[in-house]
Amino acid sequence: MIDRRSIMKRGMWSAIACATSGPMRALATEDDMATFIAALPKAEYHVHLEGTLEAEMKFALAKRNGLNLPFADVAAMKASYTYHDLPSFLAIYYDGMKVLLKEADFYDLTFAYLKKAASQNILYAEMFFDPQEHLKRGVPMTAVIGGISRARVDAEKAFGIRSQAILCFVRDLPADTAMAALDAALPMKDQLIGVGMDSDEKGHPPIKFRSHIATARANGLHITAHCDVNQLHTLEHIRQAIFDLQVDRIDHGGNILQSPELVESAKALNIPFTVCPTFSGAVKDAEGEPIDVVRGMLDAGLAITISSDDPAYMGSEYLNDVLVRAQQRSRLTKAELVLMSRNAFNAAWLPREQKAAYLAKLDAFAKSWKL
Ligand code: ES4
Ligand code: ZN
Repeated sequence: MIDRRSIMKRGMWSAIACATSGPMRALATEDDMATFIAALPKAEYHVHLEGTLEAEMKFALAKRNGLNLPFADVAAMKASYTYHDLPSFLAIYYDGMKVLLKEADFYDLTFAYLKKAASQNILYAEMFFDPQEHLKRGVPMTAVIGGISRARVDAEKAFGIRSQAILCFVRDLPADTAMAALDAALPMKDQLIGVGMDSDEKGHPPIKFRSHIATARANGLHITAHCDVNQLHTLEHIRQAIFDLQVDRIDHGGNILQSPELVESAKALNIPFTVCPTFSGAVKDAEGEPIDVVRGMLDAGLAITISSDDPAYMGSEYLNDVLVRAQQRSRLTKAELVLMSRNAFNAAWLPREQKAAYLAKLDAFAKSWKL
């Protein structure tokens, strides 16, 4: 006999799928997977707040701040989001964030992301922001961190989503501006959970920030570092991040698959990787053949989690959409999706008992799907 409650939980299509074949079956299975992904308790650790600045909000903030934008409308702005590599992406991303000037702008940006994230069953998020870019425009650090923090508090009250903030060093700006940003932020360090480094890494290896990292660590902050895929000297950058900076986490890092030694080190040290398949789909193996990063890292036994990176610039695909696509491209099973959520909650920069509460929710979810 069919259990009605379990059909409703899994979506009607999954029950029908068992009795059908061909295209209908494929459709049913996809629908079941989307239902599963939407309901999966999730955490997100690789999302740049400025990369969640949707075109609609950009126009609204420009109007509020008396700025003119060189686009006729939202469609024209979105049509300009064409890039072919990291630098061409970053040029669009940095230009877009110029509308962020006031505490209220950072509040609105953060609140909108957290609202969206909560609607996708993200229970907990750790979000990047790039203060050097804002300080350059004369925005005080108190406005940046103050707006983000106020939104975090309000979003938790309104939607139950918990979040923390990670200050990123913009690695292609001078090292002293990164130190100035850290110095300006440290009086508000209780509103931060960690520091990271992002932006263009060509010629800007992790050890450029050795003293910044030491200061951050001495102030109780966690450490992460972008190692974007297919960058110059990427394996050396991953090595520096792991051994010289002793990071707690790596953002992207897919090229590690080209170094069995680094893979073994990352596994031995249990370093989590925040993989963003939208931006870092494939790396090349020793023969020059493409390897799917998500599939390759999972199969190598690395602790990967999946994130959305800069959704406003990546087709407005937030985490559920990213996971649906990744599931199809990397042939992810439901058990693997649960595993990546488990990796995520395990990697949370939270006290042990709070992590355990999230993991218990995930376990209950997995059990309800008989996993
Ligand atoms: C970024 Cl995808 C990516 N890589 C490096 N830095 C970034 N900042 C925003 N998105
Ligand atoms: Zn990133």
